[in-house]
This record gives sequence, structure tokens and C-alpha cells, in this order.
Amino acid sequence: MSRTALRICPLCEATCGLTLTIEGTRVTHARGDRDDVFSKGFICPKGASFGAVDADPDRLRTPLVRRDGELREATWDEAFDAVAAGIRPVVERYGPHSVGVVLGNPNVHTMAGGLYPPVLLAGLGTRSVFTASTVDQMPKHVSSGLLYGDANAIPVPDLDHTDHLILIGANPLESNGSLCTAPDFPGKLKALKARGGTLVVIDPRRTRTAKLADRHIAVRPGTDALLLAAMAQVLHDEGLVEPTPHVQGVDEVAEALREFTPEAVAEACDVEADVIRVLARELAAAPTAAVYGRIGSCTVPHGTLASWLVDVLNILTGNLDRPGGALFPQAATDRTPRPAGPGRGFALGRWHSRVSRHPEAKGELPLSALAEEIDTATEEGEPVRALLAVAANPVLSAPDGDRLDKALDSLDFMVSVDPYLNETSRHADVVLPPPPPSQSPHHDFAFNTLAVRNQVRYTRPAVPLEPGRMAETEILARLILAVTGMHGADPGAVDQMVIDQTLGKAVREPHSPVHGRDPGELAAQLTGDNGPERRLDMMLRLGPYGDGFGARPDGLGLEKLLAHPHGIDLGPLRPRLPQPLKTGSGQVELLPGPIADDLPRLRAALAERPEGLVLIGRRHLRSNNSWMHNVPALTGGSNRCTLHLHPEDAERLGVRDGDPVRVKGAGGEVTAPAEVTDAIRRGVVSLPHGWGHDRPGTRLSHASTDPGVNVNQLLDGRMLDPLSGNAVLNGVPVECAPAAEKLVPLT
Ligand SMILES: Nc1nc2c(c(=O)[nH]1)N[C@H]1C(S)=C(S)[C@@H](COP(=O)(O)OP(=O)(O)OC[C@H]3O[C@@H](n4cnc5c(=O)[nH]c(N)nc54)[C@H](O)[C@@H]3O)O[C@H]1N2
Ligand SMILES: Nc1nc2c(c(=O)[nH]1)N[C@H]1C(S)=C(S)[C@@H](COP(=O)(O)OP(=O)(O)OC[C@H]3O[C@@H](n4cnc5c(=O)[nH]c(N)nc54)[C@H](O)[C@@H]3O)O[C@H]1N2
Ligand code: SF4
Ligand SMILES: [Mo]
Repeated sequence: MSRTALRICPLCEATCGLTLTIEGTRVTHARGDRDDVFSKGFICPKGASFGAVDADPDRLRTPLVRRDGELREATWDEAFDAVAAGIRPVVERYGPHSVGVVLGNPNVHTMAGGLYPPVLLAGLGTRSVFTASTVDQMPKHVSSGLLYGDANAIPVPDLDHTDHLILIGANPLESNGSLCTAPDFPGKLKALKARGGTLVVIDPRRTRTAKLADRHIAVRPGTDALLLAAMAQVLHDEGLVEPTPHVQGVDEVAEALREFTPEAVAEACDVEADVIRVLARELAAAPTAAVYGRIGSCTVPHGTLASWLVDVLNILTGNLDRPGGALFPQAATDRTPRPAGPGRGFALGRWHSRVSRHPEAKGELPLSALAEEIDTATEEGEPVRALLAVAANPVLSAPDGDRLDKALDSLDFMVSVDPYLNETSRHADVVLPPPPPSQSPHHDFAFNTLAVRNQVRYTRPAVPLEPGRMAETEILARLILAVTGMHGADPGAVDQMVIDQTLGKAVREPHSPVHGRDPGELAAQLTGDNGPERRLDMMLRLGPYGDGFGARPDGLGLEKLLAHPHGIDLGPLRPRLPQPLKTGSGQVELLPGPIADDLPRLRAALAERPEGLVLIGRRHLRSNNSWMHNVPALTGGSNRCTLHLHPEDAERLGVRDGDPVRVKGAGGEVTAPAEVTDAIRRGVVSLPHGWGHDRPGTRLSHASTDPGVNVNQLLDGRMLDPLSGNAVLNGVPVECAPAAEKLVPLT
């Protein structure tokens, strides 16, 4: 007997609603949920493989605990006993900063990852915090923090209504979109064109997205900040500026960017000055337009400046905060909006990393600095001696995995919360495996704040927890207790503490719908089957659409959401300024100090030209970072770890399609088969990331049959965007040669 159940897909940022067919406890089929208020039936090959991802036989079923040097199966009690016994002495002897925490990308795709890591960090009090954000979007957070006073206030392009869209360093036809949650992103691009709109793609590769574009600008990697600065300069120079209201600093930006003329940047970007002028004029002339930048604009030496300039262009053309432009979503679990007015602003560099003195950003240190924070002693402070890795595989996703491998081996103690025994978790002393997604509840705390339409959805586990499994929410709650000296306490105490604190604060806030009420009385009203559900109920009821615990009877709460299994539509993105601003002035601060201070570095880049080849990345639709190569249905075909290079470069190197090519960078060397293609710019080569599954001691039986190579071994972790600490992953100088020959730089 089969049945169906709804499940929001956690496999990328698009958050499509799926209808799962379940036989017994096994997901046998997945299709798009046509009644989903947001995704309306869309599904991609990854979502269609939900059952295979879910049922991967290599997923760990029990905790593993290291005994006599070997990871062995253990009970949950044994595992948490081992965690407490391993971490507490380190904290007590060396202090909280000696325990590092690494949070990986899947935390934004699970309810547990949304609810517990903040409590874990606060409870530990460690400054040794590293996340996937600093190999990804940290530049956008820093830019938003400086512009709007809130690092999480990220404007999202209004895909459904815009007339003109500029995509910079983004390939949504493969990635399905990022920092822009939009099921069927490809369909939305086609709809834009069908309604007469214009699509511009700026990317050194002629990607599938670029092939859809009206204009494709094959920019030189790493030079987008120059290109965008020149576009802003043209807007000023030609009197095309009509800025968004609530903005200060427009004239100052004009002055600061004066010398970045199209002629000045053309050679560095390898884009003709006239083309840059046209890009700026078309942007200004469009009735509505949105500029949007992603990985290719963030993971570069001027990532924060490029991210800032994306918003500067939206602001100068009046497209920020207007329908058809780029707007701030309002999610159902956002805090109750406070009245507009000056805020506390955004501080950078409140502390620094111990070894290389990198400034913190958003409370984090660069993931690129993790290895040195473990393996390098300094006069001041303790190195990281113990590590908690939650949904993180930095051995493959961060620079110089070989060094990190050794560093992780040298730790006093390490815990991984991970479903796989992989390149990173193999170093752990305790591995705590979460259940597969079919057995987990789902709500998108993160992506609803980045969605192209306001909406809210929640799906309960589609399949009951298998005997012996523990919900990831409970795993993280118990982990918090074990590492903060409360080992063995009831995990529900963690949720209760958060609820008490949140309600206690809400009743004191004058703008809160529950101002002046009794927190105990509010807590008693919460519904839900367990702690995480009660927390979701609380957030919904306190939130901008919530019932305010009775203050707005028609408003949202968990019960109402459960009564709408396909979700509740909350309408299109709407203008919200000045309310989201938390800058000291209460206005958008267009030329923040740290940005102005970084402009001389961009000026110096006007004269820079790479001497040889530069490396960029790429993604494949049937893959996801480092952890989906173990699913046979999602591997093979064009989803391979090959080195893309232009036919002319191949000829100069004497490389033919399929030949092994040695690639050497500052951090090491790898050999990958050549895939000769004119879809890439001359002088640029591309390798995908997340490969390199050939390390011993892992349990990835399919992935290890076609392991690929770890592109991040080419990096040494020293190339960073200085403002954000973000790794430079694109535009990296490399040398290439046929595998048999000696390496020579190509000039
Ligand atoms: N060269 C290069 N490097 C890159 C990038 C690039 O473009 N180029 N991209 C970067 C980006 S954008 C990112 S986000 C990072 C990602 O970096 P990471 O977050 O380190 O890597 P992931 O492969 O996303 O997955 C991390 C781990 O989560 C585990 N996992 C999967 N599902 C779950 C779950 O439900 N719960 C738990 N607890 N764990 C789970 C996986 O088994 C895996 O070990 O990589 C970055 N690295
Ligand atoms: N299928 C699939 N989907 C994914 C992921 C995945 O691994 N696979 N990962 C998820 C994650 S964690 C993220 S963060 C998102 C990322 O989402 P996207 O940013 O859309 O991801 P990419 O496909 O890496 O697109 C980046 C593009 O930037 C281009 N590029 C490289 N360097 C430069 C440059 O200097 N300038 C410009 N203008 N372009 C440049 C590359 O050629 C590439 O086409 O995708 C998410 N979705
Ligand atoms: S687009 Fe993303 S969310 Fe939608 S089905 Fe595919 S992987 Fe899942
Ligand atoms: Mo990412």
C-alpha cells in the first residue's frame, strides 16, 4: 500500500514543494506539488531523486565513537557521554575560544540548523566560529550591513515583475538560484523575455543561463567591481541618477567613483567602453530593473565592493525597494518590525583571528583561516584544540584540504554532526548522524527571507523516525547541553529556555503585539508536538503576519499553517523602506567608511592584468557542493570533474579533449581530464568544487568510484576579500600543462 506525503525539498535554495510517494517507510517517487502556493509543481532532477538521496545506503544509521583509534558504532548515550567528556576539559582548561565551531551549508536547509546553532554559539561563548558563508556570500552580508545597518537585509530581484535583469556571476539554470529563492528560476527568466524584458548575463563562461540572455558579457574573472563602478560612473556622468528615497551619500559616491570611467576599466575587464556605457544606459532607461550578483561576484578579491556596487546600481536607478526592482522580503518568522528610525549600525572587526589577524565579520572568522587557527601557535591566545563541525565538509569546500586534514588530525577532540563518513567527518572522535530528510520536519527559516514572493510553508516528517534514529533537532539540543556543562539534562530545556527568553523580551518591546503581557501565559498558549514546533509557533505568532497571541485573531500561527499543507501565500514583494534600516542615520548609507577605504585597492586593480591562466568554478544541475556525488542517479553524464579550457589555450598547451592536465596553484597541484570548450573565455579554465572523494577512511562507496579532484587544493587560503574574509575562489592564477610534461606558466 502506498501513500503520499508533502515535503519541501531541502536540496537547494529554491525550496520546491514535493509530493512524495511512500511505500512502507521508503520514498519511492517524488513529483512537484502542483498545489504548492510557491513552486506550483516545479521540480528539478535533484528533487526528483529525493528518494535516492534519502535512501542512500551509505548514510550512517547510528552514532560512531572513536575507540582505540577506530570509529565504531555506539549508542546515543555513549556518543553524548563521549562528547561531554571530550569537550568539557578543553573548555575548562583552555577557555571557550579553544573550541571551534564550523557550520556548513546544509544548516540553512534544515529546521535544526535554523534553530540551534545560534544557541550553541551563545552557550559556548567561542569566537572561533567558521561557516560556509566565508566561502560564499559573506561579502553580501558585509555590504548589506554597511549600507542598511543589517547584514541580513539582502534585497532580492523581483523576478516576476522586472523589465530588465542583470545577472552577475550567477548561473541559475544550474544552481536554481541563490540569495534569491525562486522555484523554476529558468521559467521566470523565460517569462521575463516573453513579456518583452531584457536579460543581461555577466559571466566569463557562456553558461546555459548566458545562452538565454539578450546580452552576454564575458568579463575577465575578478573584475566585476571595476565594470560595475564604471556603470555607476556613467549614470552620474550622463545625468541618469534618480535615486531611491531614504538614501544619503549619492554625491559622495559620484565623487568616489569619478575615475572609474568606462575607458579606464575597459582593458582590465576586457569589455569595450562603449558596451559598458550601453549597459548603464539600458539599465537607467528600463521602466524597472534589477541588478543581482552571486558566487562569481562574491568569491573574488573585491567581493564586498562588487556586492556593494550591485546595490549602488539598484539605488542610483531608483530600483531598490520598488516593484520590478530589488526588494526586501518579509518572512513570516521575521521579528515584529520595529518602527523606522536610527539603529545600532553594523560593526566590522570587533575582534581578529589569532594568527593572521583577519577581522571578524558578522561574528565569524574566515573559513580559510581554520587550518592555521588549529595548527599554528602564537604568543597570544590558545589555538583551536577541539572542533564541532555541523553539516560541514571543509576538507573539500575550503582552501587547502591537505593542510586541514593534518590540522583536524591534530585536534584533541572533534565532533561531526553529519549523515556521512566523509573527508571531514572521518577525523571526528564522535559522529552524530541526523536522520534522512524524509524523517525530518521542514521549514525554511533562511530562504523565506530571500524569496521572490512572501509565503510560508511547513511540512512535518513524511516518514516516522526509524527506531534508533534521533531527530537532528534533538541531536543539536543534546550537543548544546553536552558542551555547555549540562550533559544529561532534558533536551526540551533548550527549547524552553529560548521560548522564555524570547517571550520575556517581546513583552518588554513597546512595538510588540504582546507588549505588557505575561510571558508565562503566552508560553502556555503555544501549540506543537515538540519543542521545535512550539518555537516555530512562537515565531509565527510574534512575526509580521502573526496572530500576536490573540491580538490579531486572523493572523498566523502553527495551527493555521498546518491547516494549509500546501502553504500560505503572503503576496508579492512590497516596498518596505525605511523600516528595515538599522544604520546610525536611519538612512541608506551609500558610501560607508570601510567601503571608501577599500576603493584605493580597486583603483590599483585598474592596472592589473593576469599574466597566465586563471581558474574559476562551475556548478552542475545534478550536483550540490560536496555531498551528492554518492547518489548514482545524480552522477555521470556531463556531471564530471573535468577541466574546461578554451580550444586556443588547449592548442597552445598541446592538450586534446580528454587528456589529463596538471593544474598547479599556490596551495598544490591536481590532475584532471581536459574538456575543451569554446563556452569559456580564453585564458580561463574551470573546475567544479566538491570533488576529491579518494581519501581513506570514508564511507562513500559510489562517490569514491569516480572521485574527481579537490579544486580547493589549488588554494593556500591566503587570498581573501579583506573586508569580509571571504575566500577568493574565482580568478585564481594557475599553471597548466599536459600531465606528462613539466609545468610551465602560460604567457
Ligand atoms: N572552489 C570552490 N569552493 C567552494 C565553492 C565554489 O563555488 N568553489 N562554493 C562554496 C559554497 S557556496 C559553499 S555553501 C560551501 C559548502 O561547503 P560545506 O557546507 O562544507 O559543504 P556541503 O557539501 O554543502 O555539505 C556539508 C556537509 O553537510 C552534510 N549534510 C548533508 N545533509 C545534512 C543534514 O541534513 N544535516 C547535517 N547535519 N549534515 C548534512 C554533508 O554530508 C556534508 O558533509 O562550499 C564552498 N566551496
Ligand atoms: N546544482 C547545484 N545547485 C546549487 C549548488 C550546487 O553545488 N549545485 N550549490 C548551491 C550553493 S551552496 C550556492 S552558494 C549557489 C550558487 O549559485 P550561483 O552563484 O548561481 O552558482 P554558480 O553556478 O557557481 O554560478 C557562478 C557563476 O559565476 C561565474 N563566474 C566565475 N568567476 C566570475 C567572475 O569573476 N565574474 C563573473 N561575473 N562571473 C564569474 C561562473 O562561471 C559561474 O557560471 O548554488 C546553490 N545551488
Ligand atoms: S530546484 Fe532545488 S528545491 Fe526545487 S526540486 Fe530541485 S533541488 Fe529541490
Ligand atoms: Mo553556498
